[in-house]
Amino acid sequence: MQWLKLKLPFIYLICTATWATAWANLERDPNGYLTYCPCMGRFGNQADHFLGSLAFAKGLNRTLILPPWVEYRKGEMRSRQVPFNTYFDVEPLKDYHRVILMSDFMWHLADDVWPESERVSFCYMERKSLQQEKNDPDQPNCHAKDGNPFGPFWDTYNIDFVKSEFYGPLHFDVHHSTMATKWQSKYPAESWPVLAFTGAPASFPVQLENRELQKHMQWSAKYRDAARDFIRKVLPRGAFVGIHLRNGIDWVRACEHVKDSQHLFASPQCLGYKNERGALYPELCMQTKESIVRQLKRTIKNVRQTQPNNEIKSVFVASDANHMIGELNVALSRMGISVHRLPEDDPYLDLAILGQSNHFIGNCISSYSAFVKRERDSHGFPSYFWSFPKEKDRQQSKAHEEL
Ligand code: GFB
Repeated sequence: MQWLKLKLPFIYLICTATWATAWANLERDPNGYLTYCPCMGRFGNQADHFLGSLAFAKGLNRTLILPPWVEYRKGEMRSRQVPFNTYFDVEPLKDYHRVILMSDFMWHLADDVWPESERVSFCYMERKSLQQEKNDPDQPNCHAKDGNPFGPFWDTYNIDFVKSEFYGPLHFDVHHSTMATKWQSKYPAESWPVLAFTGAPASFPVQLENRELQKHMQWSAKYRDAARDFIRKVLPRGAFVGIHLRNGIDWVRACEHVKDSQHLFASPQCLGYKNERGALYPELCMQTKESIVRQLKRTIKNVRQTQPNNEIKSVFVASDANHMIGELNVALSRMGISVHRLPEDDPYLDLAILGQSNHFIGNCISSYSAFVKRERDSHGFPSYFWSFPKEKDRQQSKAHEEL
């Protein structure tokens, strides 16, 4: 009891300091805020957009309101919003720029900074509503809450918009022009404290200059620990190759677009943003089982030769559909290699484990693979892509090396 009496003033001081710090961080930013709905695509797309939005917020010197991740569950009509910090820590982002969780902003600051009567949604130009009766030719509108996930996203924080603002012809590339200054002079923070975008203020795929911001996206303790536990407890001791097999039916259909495109989704990550490393070809998108086994064996053999002290003992497979566990186990058993997957589908844990593998083979077209590649690049870990370079080109360059 005596001990507690002595310590009480200190405990009081610590509590007050912590409380004061928490509130100090939530002071109004006079430079304004930026918020948006990650309304396009699933995680890989949203992550690309997030990096661009972060760079854009910094360019405009506004605090970025961290949106929740938008998720879609089978059989559910409305998207689910998952808080940003469920998957990623907030603090490392602050090394780059000011950010605040959307729930913190709405709970502590919105009444003051963004009263209900001043909530304006931003879109490039009029967005027509799917419900014809809502489209008034005299009053063009962003219809920011029309459809899924648009409605459910803003509903999560009870946000309604009273007006629309069309920002065209401004755009989001703050790296190559005076675009940021143009935004600032058209929408100064004093009269526009919050810019709320109907979709992400960023390009897809992620702009080359923004790729390196990935280093500020660090997994939350829950995912870091779960990935470490899986690697320690389930995989055999020794190095492992992480592979991403993107082969669900949506992917099969998406790959049909290869024939009429220069780029598809994340393809600039291997082909270059200007196709400087080649044109798109079908196998880059969808590989045969035989070519997957061939490339995996080749990679393992190469590592055995070049890094005899860190021999590969297992393969970890992440997939949206067919993990090929049976085929891979049969193909690799003679090399003494076991093949593993998570017992239950978890796209985020799959990503966190792939990020930690000794070697990674991903799908160049997939933005889900692109997330892993960027994370690994930021740590200097090696990554490769399925069927890249093209088999023919690879053979030619090998022959050239041998000459
Ligand atoms: O992330 P995402 O935009 O990547 O969408 P792509 C694919 C989603 O499929 C992921 C699941 O967010 C996951 O929910 N998924 C993919 C996986 N791979 C895995 C995996 O290895 N493990 C687990 N557990 N889940 C494109 C989109 O997807 O797909 C396009 O960019 C379009 O917008 C196209 O929808 C058909 O870039 O691969």
